[in-house]
Amino acid sequence: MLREFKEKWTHQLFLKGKLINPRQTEILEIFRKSLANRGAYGIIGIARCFRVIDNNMDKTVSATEFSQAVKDFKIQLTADDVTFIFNQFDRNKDGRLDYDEFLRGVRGEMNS
Ligand SMILES: [Ca+2]
Ligand SMILES: [Ca+2]
Repeated sequence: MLREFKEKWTHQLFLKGKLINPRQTEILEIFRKSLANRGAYGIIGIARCFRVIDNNMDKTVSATEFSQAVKDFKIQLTADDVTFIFNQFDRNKDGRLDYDEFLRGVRGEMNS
């Protein structure tokens, strides 16, 4: 239990951007720019994009839906990159992105 907690804590620190390296910043930039190029800017554009990615319309984006979207949008990122972004956006660590998490992630409000 204690070890689990410690691992989770380390993970959180990582996700809070404390251990972010330039490559990871670059990954996020590529993702944001690609989405913006597809019209996902501003609240309305991002909301529309979220609905497109949410394939089964359960109001959350799963890891599978997320990686599928990256493929569909032809974003040049590896599977590891996609996992990194997904984890970065998933603030409450429930393995899904709700709209709020997605919005904050895409708009770059990661460290607030
Ligand atoms: Ca979904
Ligand atoms: Ca979540």
